[in-house]
Amino acid sequence: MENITFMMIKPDAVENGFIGNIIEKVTSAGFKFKALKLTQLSKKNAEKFYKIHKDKLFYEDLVKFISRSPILVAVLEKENAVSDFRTLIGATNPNDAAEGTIRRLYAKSVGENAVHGSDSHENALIESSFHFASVDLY
Ligand code: FUP
Repeated sequence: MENITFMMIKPDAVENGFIGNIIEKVTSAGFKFKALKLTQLSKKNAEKFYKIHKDKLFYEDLVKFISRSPILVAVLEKENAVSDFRTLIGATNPNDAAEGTIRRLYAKSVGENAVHGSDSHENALIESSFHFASVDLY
């Protein structure tokens, strides 16, 4: 069943005190928490998590940003979790994100855009097991 996605509340949103507001949006949209923790990525693990972007010009800034302070990570459960969560968070650039989306409400820039959501079921499994080795995802 392809009903999970991986969420990360990024350093900017944690620093700005938006954890509570974001969780409220997520639960109101019908997502259930299957796993949840506050953690912080080492530079090495940040490089690993974002290795898909390693050839991009923004890679170094992205790794520095994502590892600079704590993040909240979670596995979310819902029917159509991946696509429904992408809709809830809005476009990568908050200036392009639809009214009422999490990035429109809580993000300031494309580089520091408050939340991450998996872009496919396959990546949801990879990203969830990266942070929650002991959780049964199937
Ligand atoms: P998304 O799937 O919406 O998180 O977006 P991407 O996978 O395209 O990008 C992942 C992260 O790379 C973004 F959240 C922020 C960073 N990024 C930049 O810093 N600059 C860009 O131009 C694009 C992405």
